Amino acid sequence: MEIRKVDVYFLEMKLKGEFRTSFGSLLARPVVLVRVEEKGGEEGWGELVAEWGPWYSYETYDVSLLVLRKFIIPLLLESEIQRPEDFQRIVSRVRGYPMAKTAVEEALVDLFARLRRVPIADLLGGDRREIVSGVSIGIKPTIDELLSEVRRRVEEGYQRIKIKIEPGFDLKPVEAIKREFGDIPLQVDANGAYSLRDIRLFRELDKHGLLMIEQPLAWDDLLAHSILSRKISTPICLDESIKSLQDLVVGWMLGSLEIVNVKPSRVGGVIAAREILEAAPKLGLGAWIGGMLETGIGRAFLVALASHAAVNYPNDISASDRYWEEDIVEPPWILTARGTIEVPSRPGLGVEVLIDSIEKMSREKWSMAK
Ligand code: OSB
Ligand code: MG
Repeated sequence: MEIRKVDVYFLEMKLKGEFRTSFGSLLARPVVLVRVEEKGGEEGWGELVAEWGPWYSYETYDVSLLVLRKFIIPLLLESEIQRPEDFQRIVSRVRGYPMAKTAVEEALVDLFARLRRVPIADLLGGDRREIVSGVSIGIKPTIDELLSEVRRRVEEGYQRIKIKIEPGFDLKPVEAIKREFGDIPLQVDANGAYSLRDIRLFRELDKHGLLMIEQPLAWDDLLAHSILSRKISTPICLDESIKSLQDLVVGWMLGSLEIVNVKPSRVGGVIAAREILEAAPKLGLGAWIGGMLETGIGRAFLVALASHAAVNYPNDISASDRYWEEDIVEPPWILTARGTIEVPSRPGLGVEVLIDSIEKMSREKWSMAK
């Protein structure tokens, strides 16, 4: 693969509705897309999911753009690259910036898959034909509004519901959902909003048979999660705390988690995500694929990873119309009547990138060439 050019697009995409978590509210997402082109003219696409501010992670879209332009893309253009696996070594001097690295690595995986005429799932170890789709629902101003969104998503066919919680919006919403919908597969995600002082709340939540509680405590505190896990029976799932395979092993040794939410953008790439998926069952840990409100491009990689046999819980991979009026791929990602998403068998992403829409929506575009 001789990369001759890299294009970077920046657009702002409006969400269909507000998405609120314990760290803030989102109405529109900054979307950075990376397109790589090799000497024969074939292309590959990847997505950078960093947010406006350093809330979920320290990485913000504008700093990531800078790191791409000054360091990551120049390193790629001056290096020989045979396979996507070479990329991590090429950029190993750059500490951190997993989201920026993921976007470029995804583009290389897509390109490589197109050249070989195989779907990206083949390169990521996936072998299922469809993946189980769950949905993540934000914090709402009232319980009634939450219940009506849960009803809508259950009717649409999503196989499990995840709700965001924060102090003051936790036990009541869970009780209300259980009362209204009975024993549907339900889990909660605190995005690190609690501490060990909240043990009484966790004991109450524990009575509701939740599938799991995601990232209850601080993003950088494996030890606190290990203490909590000894006091409750609901499985702990870690998201923010697991930034690498090493974190997973340390978390496992400490007994901090039973399940891992795998997001390529958090662990530095789709290949690292695959390695974590391969390790999870060996450590006796459950695994599923999380999301960062991706467009259809990033979503293609989530679907491919979720087709890996190690995934044994429903994923945060909803259809395109959960967030977008119009997606930037064709066909958009759709939910089947079984509450699944089909894994494409076409080469590369398996969906067509709508370059005209992207060009039209872009606020900024720049290119770097050899
Ligand atoms: O914690 O899983 C999270 C979205 C943005 C940042 C963090 C998280 C989320 C989600 C949404 O829960 C998942 C999705 O539908 O893409
Ligand atoms: Mg999470």
